[in-house]
Amino acid sequence: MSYRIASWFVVACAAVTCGPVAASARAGGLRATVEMVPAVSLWIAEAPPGTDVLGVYGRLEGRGQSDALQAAALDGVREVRLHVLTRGPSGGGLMQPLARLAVPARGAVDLKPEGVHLMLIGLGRTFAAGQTLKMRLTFARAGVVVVKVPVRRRD
Ligand SMILES: [Cu+2]
Repeated sequence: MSYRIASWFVVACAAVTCGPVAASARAGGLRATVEMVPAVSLWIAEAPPGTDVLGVYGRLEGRGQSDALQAAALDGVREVRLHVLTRGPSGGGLMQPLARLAVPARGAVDLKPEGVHLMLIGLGRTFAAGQTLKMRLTFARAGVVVVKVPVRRRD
């Protein structure tokens, strides 16, 4: 059953842009059916040369099965960490590492500067508005999913 659904979806993906599932099906040997893979909509803000760290924001949405984001990677970036911003004793923001980010079966998690987000550390490349990057996300259940992440102009 999962094979039929996934195959149909990959064919449909040739016409429309839906990188995550197509890439997952290719790389993971059809491990997950379409509705199991969380919907991913992320973006990165443009950054001037010399920037050390950069946040990744957006939304992860469950499609019928709970999952958890465990790791992420991006070419040209030394490390991608999961962070959560909390309030420190003095009232200032305090970024803390997060081992995993739960994605509810039917619900969404928003990644934003004031909350949970992905942080790119050790930038060995430029981030200019208009670029589209491929990020590898590792989910506990869906496995490795490659998603397209646009670089946006800062507001
Ligand atoms: Cu951070």
